[in-house]
Amino acid sequence: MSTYQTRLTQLVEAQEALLSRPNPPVEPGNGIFNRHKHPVLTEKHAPLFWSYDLNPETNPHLMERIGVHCAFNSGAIYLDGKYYLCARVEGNDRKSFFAIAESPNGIDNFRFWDHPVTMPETENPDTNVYDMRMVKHEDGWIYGLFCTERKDPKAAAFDLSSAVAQCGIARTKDLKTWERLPDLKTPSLQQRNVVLHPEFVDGKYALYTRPQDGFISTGSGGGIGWGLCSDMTNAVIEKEFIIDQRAYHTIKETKNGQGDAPIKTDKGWLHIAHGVRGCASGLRYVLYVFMTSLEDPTKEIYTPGGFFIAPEGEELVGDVMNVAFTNGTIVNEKNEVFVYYASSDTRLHVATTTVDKLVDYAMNTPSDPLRSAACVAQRNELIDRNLAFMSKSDNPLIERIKKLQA
Ligand code: M1P
Repeated sequence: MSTYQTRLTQLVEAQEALLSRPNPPVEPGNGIFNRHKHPVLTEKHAPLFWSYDLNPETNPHLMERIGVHCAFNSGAIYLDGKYYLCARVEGNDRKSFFAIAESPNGIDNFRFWDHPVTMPETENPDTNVYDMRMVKHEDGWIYGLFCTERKDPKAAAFDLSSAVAQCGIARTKDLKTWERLPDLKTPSLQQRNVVLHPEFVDGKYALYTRPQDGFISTGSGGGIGWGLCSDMTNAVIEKEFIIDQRAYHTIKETKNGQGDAPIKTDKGWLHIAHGVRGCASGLRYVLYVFMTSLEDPTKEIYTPGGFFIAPEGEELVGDVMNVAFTNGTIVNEKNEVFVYYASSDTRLHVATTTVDKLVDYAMNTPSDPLRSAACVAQRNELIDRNLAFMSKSDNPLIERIKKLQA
């Protein structure tokens, strides 16, 4: 058999197995959500015709011509019973682009559409685009807000790293044709992780922002911000203020950012965000939850302490280690929640839960008391309640818990 035919057989069989493999939940989990056994998207999910020249005459060794390196931070939307992701796909050349993948159940069988998204540019071309949040707004459009990155025009000639991040805006009705709108203007020098709130607030579009002084460091930017604008076709936020602060010695000490648009529940808006802290091995990105008031979406009402999802196992390893990041969440008609989170800027996973469980988690997980002694007091209160309960319980499994410590 020719090299071409041998390799083609291997590639096709591997991808057939990958794309159709079931993705069962990992039990027992922590009761808050379940991870699933496999990532939902990887670079190997990209159609073979995206990277290979499949013609044996022009590619007898069946070599990759334009490699796909990874597929990760994905926007997500649920339309007509189907689950759609808008993935950040990165080529071997480091440039990201958007590509839609769809699945019938949200946990496996994701297939990329034939072509990546053709995202129109503004008069100031993007060098790199990534991390789209797809939001169906009550105005009828599906908006894609994403980071557009360009070289810093003020950087010295030798400085090839300084960049400017801003919020790019596009809208669509079908995820196929995208209308690019002017980039968001805010009082901040740079922006990333900007997300559109799905409803009008005081007749205006409301946006979660993440003001930052520099490309990596937020500097004086204190957390997740909020601003209103009257027109998405020329989006200008004049006043921006922080609704979820960074804080010393917490999981969001260094920076944080809104994930997808918050989920509307009868107890409030439920947000899943990412928090970043520094450590000896660099930055550590985890996910956390908070809730804001239905009457005043800028007011925090529940702030469960600590992380909701932190990278573990293979999730810890990748292009940018120690990162869990989310920009896509789906709630279906059964109130099941699909949290799409990427690990280490390399691959995409799903965690499944329900709206009820997330609200229970948000309302009943104590806030971070910010000091070790206060954390011990908080844990002792739980332990004492449990010991009192266990002493009266006749559940044989509770008996076995006692024996485990005996
Ligand atoms: O590399 C980790 C993440 O870094 C950025 O997020 P943030 O702006 O909060 O630092 C983004 O580039 C994101 O895509 C990336 O996953």
